[in-house]
Formats: sequence, C-alpha cells, structure tokens
Amino acid sequence: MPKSSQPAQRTAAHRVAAIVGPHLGGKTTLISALVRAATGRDVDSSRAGPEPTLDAAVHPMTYLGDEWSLIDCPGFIELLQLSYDALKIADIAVLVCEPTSRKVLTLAPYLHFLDEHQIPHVIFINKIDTAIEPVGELLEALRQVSDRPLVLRELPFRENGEVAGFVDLVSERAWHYRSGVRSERVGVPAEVTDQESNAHASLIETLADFDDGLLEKFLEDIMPPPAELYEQLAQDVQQDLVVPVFFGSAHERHGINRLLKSLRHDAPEPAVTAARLGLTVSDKPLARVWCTRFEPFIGKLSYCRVFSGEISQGNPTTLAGEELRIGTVHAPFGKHQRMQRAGLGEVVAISRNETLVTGHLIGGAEDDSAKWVSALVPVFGQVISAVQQKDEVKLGTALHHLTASDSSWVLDYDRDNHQVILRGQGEAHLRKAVQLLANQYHVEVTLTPPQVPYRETIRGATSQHYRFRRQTGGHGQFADVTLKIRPNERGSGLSFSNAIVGGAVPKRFIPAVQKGVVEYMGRGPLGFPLVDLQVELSDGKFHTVDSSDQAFKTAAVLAMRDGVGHCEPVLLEPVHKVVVDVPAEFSSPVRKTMMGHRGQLLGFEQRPGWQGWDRLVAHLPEAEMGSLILELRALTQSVGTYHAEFAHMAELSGKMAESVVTARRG
Ligand SMILES: Nc1nc2c(ncn2[C@@H]2O[C@H](COP(=O)(O)OP(=O)(O)OP(=O)(O)O)[C@@H](O)[C@H]2O)c(=O)[nH]1
Ligand SMILES: [Mg+2]
Repeated sequence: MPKSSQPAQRTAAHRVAAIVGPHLGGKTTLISALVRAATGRDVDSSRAGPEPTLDAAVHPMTYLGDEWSLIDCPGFIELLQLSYDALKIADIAVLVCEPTSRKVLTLAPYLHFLDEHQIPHVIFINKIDTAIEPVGELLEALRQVSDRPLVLRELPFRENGEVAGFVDLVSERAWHYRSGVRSERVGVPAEVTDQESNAHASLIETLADFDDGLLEKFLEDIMPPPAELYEQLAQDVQQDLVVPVFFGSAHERHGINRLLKSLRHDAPEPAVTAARLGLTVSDKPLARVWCTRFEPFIGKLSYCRVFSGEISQGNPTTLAGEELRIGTVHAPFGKHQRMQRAGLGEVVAISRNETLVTGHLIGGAEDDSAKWVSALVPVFGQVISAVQQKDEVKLGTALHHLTASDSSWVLDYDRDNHQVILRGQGEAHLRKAVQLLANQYHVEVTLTPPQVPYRETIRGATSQHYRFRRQTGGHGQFADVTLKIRPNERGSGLSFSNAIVGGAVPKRFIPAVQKGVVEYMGRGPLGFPLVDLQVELSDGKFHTVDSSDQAFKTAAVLAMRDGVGHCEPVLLEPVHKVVVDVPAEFSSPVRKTMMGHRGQLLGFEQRPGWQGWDRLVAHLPEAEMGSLILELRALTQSVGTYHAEFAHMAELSGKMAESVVTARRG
C-alpha cells in the first residue's frame, strides 16, 4: 500500500473544510456521506432528505483520529456571502459540482474567490451516477473557469454506460463501486489501460511544473513512486498551486473514501492557514469570528475559529486592544451544548457577547477588520415595513440582528418618504429575511418596491410679481415681491440672491423671502422637490405697519407658485452608472436587455482578471433597475452581477413623465 493511505503517526490539529458550490449540487448529501464513511454514524437520522441549506452549518467529524469541522454552506447564489465567510477561515474547500459542462459556469463565483484568496481546494464532481458526458469533457470545461491547473485524480470506467468505478491516478489501482458499502479493489479494466497511463502521465506532468526533481524524472521517463506523488500533491494543494478533481456520488456513497483520504492528507494545518491569513500566532488566544447568529433561547451566538491558544469561558482576552471577557462557550452544532474550552483549529460558538461582530479577531492587539474582506454589494432593495404599527420597534431590533448575521443584508433610509429599505442579493434573499422576521421575531412585514427619487426643475425663465395683502381685524398684512426665476446648472441646487438696493424691501425681511422660496422648492408643480433654480429678489414693496416676516414668506411662496408654473417645469430622474459583469457568451443578450431599459452604453471591455467574462458599463435610469439583477441572472445561469453608483439627474419627458406625474397625483 502506498505509505500515505495508512493512518499517519502524528494526529493533525483540528481542521476545517468548507463544502461549497451551487444550489443542488449535493453538498449536504455529501457531508452525510463523508461523516458516515468516517464515523459509521449518520449526521442526523431524523431527516428524510436534504432540504435547501439556508445557513452555514457546522458538522463535527472524526476520521482516523483526526478531528474535523465540516461547514455545509448554502448554494443559492443569493446566499453567497455565507459561503465566502466560511471560506475565509477554512483550511480547505471542497467545491461540489454537477457532472454537466453546461453548469460549469455556475462555479465561477467560487473558483474566483478561492483563487483570489489562495484557499486550498479540491473539486468533487458529484452525481456521477447520472453522468452522461465523459469526465474528460467535463474536465476541459472546468479548466475554462479555473485559474489554477486542475489535476484529474481518478479515471472512471463504465459498465452498461454507467460509471462503475475508478482508477486512482496516483496509485494506479482500480476500485469498483459497491452499493452502500466500501468500493472493492479490482484490476484495472483492459479498456481503460491506455487512457489510464496517459492520465497518469499528465498528472505527473502537471505536478512536475512545481518540482524540479519530479520534472527531471518526468523528462527521463522515470516513473516516480506513488508516495512521492502523494507528497508532492499534498504540498501543491496546500499552497493552492493545483486543484485535484475527484468524482463520485454522495447519494450512492461512491468515491467518498477517496475524498476523505485527500482531505486528511492534503488539507493544511490551522497554523499554515493562520500564516496564509496573515495572523501572528502565539500561545495566547486568537480566534476569528466568521459567523453571527441569533438562536431562540440562547440568543446571540458568535461562531469563531481558534487559530492559537485556547478559548474558554471567563477567559480574559482582548479585542482590538481592549479587554474582552469570553462568555459561555458552546458547541457550534446540534443543541449548542456547553463546552469547557476550545483549542487550536476548533470552531466554537460564544453566546451573548454584544460587542463581537463577524470579522472580529478575538485576542487581536489591534483592529485588523480590514483583513476581513468586505461584503458583497447589494443588488436588490425593497421597502420593508411592519404590518402592525406596534411592531415597529421590534422590527428595528430584528433588522439589526439580521444585518449582523449576514453582511450582505444592508439597511438604507429613504429620506424622501421616511421609509426603511432592506437591500440584499435578490428576491429570495429578502424573502428569507421576511420568513425569519415572522418565525423567529414574530413580526409580520411587507416588502414593496422603493420609490424612485424623482426631482423636477425648469427649462424657462420668468420674472414674477406677487403682492400679498390681507385686511383682517386689527392691522393687516402686506408684502410685495418680484422674483426673477431662471434655470440653474444641473446639480447645483438653489441659488438665491437679493438684488434690491435702496431699501425697497428692508434687509430684515430678506431671510423671510428666502425661506418662502426654499419652502416652495419642497414640492414643485409636478409634485416633486424642485432643484437647480436661480431665484433673485429683484424688487418689492413694504408697509411700515403691516409688513412682517410671515407676510414676506407667504408672498415669496406664492410668487414661486405662479412663476415656476410659467417656466416649463420638467421632471428629472436619477441615472446610475452601472457596471455589469457577465460571461462573454451572454454579453449580447445582456446588452440588449440594458438597451431595452433605456440604457446608454458607455464602455465594453474584458472583465479585469476574469478570463472569458465581459464588462459592460452603461448609464441606466434608476426606474429601470428594480429587477435588473433578476433579469441578469435569468440570462446568465445566475452568475451575472452588477454594481452601480449614482451618476446624474436627467430630464424625463413624454409619456413616461406623464405617467410618473399622474401616479404622484394619485
Ligand atoms: N443522483 C444523485 N442525486 C444526488 C446526489 N447527491 C445529491 N443528490 C440529490 O440532489 C439533491 C440536492 O442535494 P443537496 O445535498 O440538498 O444539495 P445541496 O448542494 O446541499 O443544495 P443547497 O443546500 O441548496 O445548496 C437532493 O435531491 C439529493 O438527493 C448524487 O450523488 N446522485
Ligand atoms: Mg445543502
């Protein structure tokens, strides 16, 4: 037997593997299969079949004396943040995919993150029991989306068209799948021997790129022993130089032991991961908070991974240099039983510590939150409001919890309408929030599309006179103003000036005139706030007894009302600069969609650092952006995305403007 497939003498420190990949790839099923193969126990026998995973879940596993935490990550694209957060503390990732090259594009968001952060990873092609395509074709498709060289670790052989087993391309031994139990060792089937030696050679060739000794042997046609290959593979995987590709069936429990062995052998120790993450370890406690949750009965739980020292209850430590006392320490799974302590590499949940947030480094001397990569940018927003007014305070607290538990949920405040907007990664992401609010916080909410912050301005100019005079009871009210109203430069707001010389209107009344003008700007003739006007007080009259601030303010408001109406009021809509990233094959339909949304293309280039992707830059009216992400996803196998920033206000006229104004008038 090759040396490395025997239990090693030394036991590794507790390691963490994050299981990631697109929705329905079989991640949860794979974790059940791994835990069962490693321990002989089921993860949770009460569950009939896996449901879509909505939160990262930690599963403990002991395999050949090694302790593991497997993190089951959600696959929905809108919950991607939770995978990213888990990956940031993992020693290794298993990227699970389906056996069709058509779906390979959906791996891009994961592969890019893994490559960018140099996180060691392996690919597991799952559902091989349903595979029709040859594995070679799949591998080619995978190579199109991976920056790192891929190393096929197994070669399949088929019986009656179905994959019946595999040849391990390092040991060159063949295994035949058996239903529900360990695979059986068989001879390498004759029909794959040629293919096998080619694949074996190509594995060595890839590894030789990273080792001169191996390269020499390869060039001299000397076959290195399996032990040397295993060793080289482990080294390369740990440095994220190569990515081994396995296949199997989580459902049929095929190919599971091979994957377990790879994890055991190829995943780096937590100390190595700490170094990769730039953490300085000592014997003092050091732990990164990677997940925050609010559980019924327990309350806030901060999940952290220990990178050095020990985390235990009451243990005094620091947070960004300030003193921090660790509360109760819990197991990060099941019923969250209390734990005495957690050591190197372990994942634990600390309860009810109000200061801790995701990304914090417990034991850190300084604030290093910059090392925690920021959140995904929001791409979809809705106004969120409590159905019952009495729930508003409760909703505030609950939303605070939500945004702490998933940094890709963010709150925005719409000042025009005094509404709270919940932003996130899409409709389903927001629906998840609604469900949590109902089930866990007992707050019923509604989601409605946010209102576009339209403005209005004028195209023409006028000089408007208004005399305000009223005689009621005692002394009357009198103010007389003439306002010159003109368009102002776009984006420059209101410029008010006083051109009166000689005291036609005494200085003390000028602020009241200005107040009246400003007040009128709050709502123009079309029903929206007015912007970009020049208003000059050019003339006026006053009365020594009857004039007052109030009278001048009223006169100014009414002069504005009459005057602006004569200046061709026009609607302004916000336009954003939108940067859309999509796989190149979808650029053309995406571009059409953008044009269909009144987009103006500004630029078109290759997405920097993303081979095979395009970047479209366009001006797009905010009114057209409400469902942009949903349309992009529909066109791009869910991987297309965008970010936007406000660019300018643009005039809107014609039928569209009419319907906006009509809607405003109700
Ligand atoms: N045929 C076949 N089906 C599988 C296999 N593994 C998983 N499935 C099925 O695929 C479906 C999805 O499996 P899950 O394990 O829930 O997938 P997941 O990746 O965890 O999905 P999310 O949590 O939503 O991302 C289930 O119906 C599984 O029974 C497999 O190896 N072969
Ligand atoms: Mg799942």
